[in-house]
Formats: sequence, structure tokens, C-alpha cells
Amino acid sequence: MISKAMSESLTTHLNFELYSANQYLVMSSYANEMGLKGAANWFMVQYREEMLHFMRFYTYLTDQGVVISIPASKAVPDSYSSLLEMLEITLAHERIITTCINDLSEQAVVEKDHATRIFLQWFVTEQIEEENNDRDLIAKLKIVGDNGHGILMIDAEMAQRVFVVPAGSPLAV
Ligand code: OFO
Repeated sequence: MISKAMSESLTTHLNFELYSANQYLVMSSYANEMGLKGAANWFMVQYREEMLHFMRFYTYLTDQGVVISIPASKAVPDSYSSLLEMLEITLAHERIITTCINDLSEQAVVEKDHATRIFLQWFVTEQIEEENNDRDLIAKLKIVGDNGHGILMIDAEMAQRVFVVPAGSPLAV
């Protein structure tokens, strides 16, 4: 059994995951238009991961008998000055998501809702990887600065990212 307060908090977060997916889909499109096909691939993989995160929350909530709600989603920015700016926005966003996951975990502990606490554990670990990936790319982009050759090398690295469905994931998208 899940409390009304916990299900409302999880539903709010489910909508953040959807916003994350939308944000990375727009960034993929923007990177493609900049001629950075590798970055477009990287953000597309990120989009697909976020849709899986969304589906994890969806499946958990529906398994708990909760009907989800999806209010109108906030518009995603669709103009960026550089790949570095896109990744800085990505890292700032993921840090907010980490705080949300920690707050949800805290709420689960306070409510003695161990099912939700265990469900959230996967996300606690996932956020370490998410932030680390972004920090890594930001550091490299700062090293190369405006050097086009350097940016293209990083773009080639971003082209290598592959979408992998983790074991036990709900419907892959
Ligand atoms: Fe990018 O994070 Fe979802 O959870």
C-alpha cells in the first residue's frame, strides 16, 4: 500500500522524467542541426533512457493501483549557443533530478514505505552515472574551447554511445 502523499510525490516526479526526455529530444534535434551527429546520437540515447525512467515510475505506480496524471508539460528551450551550453544545462538539470530522488527517498524512509525506498534505490545509483557522464564531457569541451577539430573529436566520441536496456526494465522505447 502506498500513501496518497507518496503517490502524489512520485507522480510529480514521473512528470519530471517526461520533461527530461523532452529536453534531450529537443537537444538531439538541435545538435543535429548544428552538424554534430554524434552529439545528436548521445542526446537521443539520453532521451530513450529518460523514457525508460518514466516507464519505471509508471509501472511502479500502476502496480500500486495509482492512476497517473500528466499535466501540460513545461516548454523545453529550443535554442542553445553551443554544445557546451547544452551539456551544462544537462548537468544542472540532472543535479535537480538527483535532489528530487533524494527527497523522495527521504519521504519513503519517513513514511516507513520500504517498497518505495527500494524502488528508488536504482535511481540513486543511476544519478551518479548521469552526473559523471555530463561532467566528463563538460571538462573535455572546456579543454578544447572553440577549436573545431577538438569539438569534432568529442562529437565522434559521443557517436559511440549506445542505448542499452537494463535488465528488468519495463517496456523499452
Ligand atoms: Fe536523467 O535522470 Fe532520469 O532519473
